[in-house]
Amino acid sequence: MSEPTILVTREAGFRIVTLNRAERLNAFTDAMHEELRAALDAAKADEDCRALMITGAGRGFCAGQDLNDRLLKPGEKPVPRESLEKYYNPLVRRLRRLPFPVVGAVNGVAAGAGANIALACDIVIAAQSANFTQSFARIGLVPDSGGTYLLPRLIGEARARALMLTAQPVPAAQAAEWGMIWRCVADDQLMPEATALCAQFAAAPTQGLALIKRALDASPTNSLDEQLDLERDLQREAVMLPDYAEGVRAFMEKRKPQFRGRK
Ligand code: T3D
Repeated sequence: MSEPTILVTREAGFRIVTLNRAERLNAFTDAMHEELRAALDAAKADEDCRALMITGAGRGFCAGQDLNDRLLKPGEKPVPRESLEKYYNPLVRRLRRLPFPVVGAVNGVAAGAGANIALACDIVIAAQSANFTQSFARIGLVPDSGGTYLLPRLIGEARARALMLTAQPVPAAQAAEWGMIWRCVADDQLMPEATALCAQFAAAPTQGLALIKRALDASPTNSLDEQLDLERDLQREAVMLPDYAEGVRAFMEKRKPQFRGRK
């Protein structure tokens, strides 16, 4: 039997999803998309899951689409690909809409759709030796998986435009300095740091964090007035949650809160 292309490790309160095609720098096949979708849906369905880490096996994080599946035979005509509609776009939407934080632990090169899937995570920590490459222009493609939306908003139009048109790799330290990612850490600190963050989220007021994600996701296209209204509406939901009552009670009693999370 062939090895699974996605590995899932269950920890206390969170899951680690590992992209597992190390020999191809974890490039995506259709089968891998299907397995990843199942892993994300299973995490979402599990009320005990309060955070998710995504990382890659071997020396890479993800090299985007597996180009072996796109090589035309001599004389073969290109056919329209539905991979964005069928796989990449739903993946980005799924990641953004998970009702808990998603931590991208970028262990090595993140290229093409692999780079933009990393950026779609809520928090990205990268190993010092990792880099991010909008490699699409090297093969005549358009940056996808939300890259043309997220990258200019993260690092500004000038840098995003240059990176996408030149396909120049950005080392992790530079990515952190530019605000493309949260942190760059020593290689041997990547998993300890990402795990500690997930463990923190596993004890957090998860439904409140999900509301924060909703507010931030709406922010780039909302006016200030629209965003103020949204904050009001989301806060109305937040104050009704049991974790808010517990947070206030714990604060007044000077003790650590015991949040219920998703229950
Ligand atoms: O058609 C559609 O569905 C449209 C959707 C597109 C979405 C996309 O993601 S398009 C972008 C696809 N990805 C790329 O263009 C990146 C291709 N890879 C690279 O440019 C380089 O591999 C890296 C910069 C990522 C890393 O370079 P390096 O020198 O560290 O490693 P390497 O030697 O190039 O790669 C190691 C192996 O992985 C190698 O195989 P080998 O020679 O050892 O048998 C290489 O061929 C393989 N590999 C890396 N990336 C891919 C890949 N094999 C297939 N597809 C890949 N994307």
